[in-house]
Amino acid sequence: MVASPSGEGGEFSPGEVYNLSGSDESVLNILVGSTNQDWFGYAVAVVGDLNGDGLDDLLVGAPKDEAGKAFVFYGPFGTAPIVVTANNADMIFFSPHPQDYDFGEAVGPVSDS
Ligand SMILES: [Ca+2]
Repeated sequence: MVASPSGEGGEFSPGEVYNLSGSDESVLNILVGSTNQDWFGYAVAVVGDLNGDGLDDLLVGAPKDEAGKAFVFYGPFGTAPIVVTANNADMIFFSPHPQDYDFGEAVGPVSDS
């Protein structure tokens, strides 16, 4: 997995996360932030299986998306659609403090066991 928080358009793009094949490094999926300068992909973590389907899921932080957001994408990866926007994430966490910024600047795995 490779993150590009500033995306291909430099600081004026929303940021992107690339899921790459472990075998041939081909691009399986591209996850794209919702709006420019969101810093989508500033933090990325594989967080285990959140929805109980046996497949690992992905958490992506976007600390400059409004007051900061974190997006969950359920696996599997490498299936259509190839380009997935943040608005189509399976779960979205919002900053609990709208006046504060940078929610989602760091993300990490959690466990309920
Ligand atoms: Ca899962």
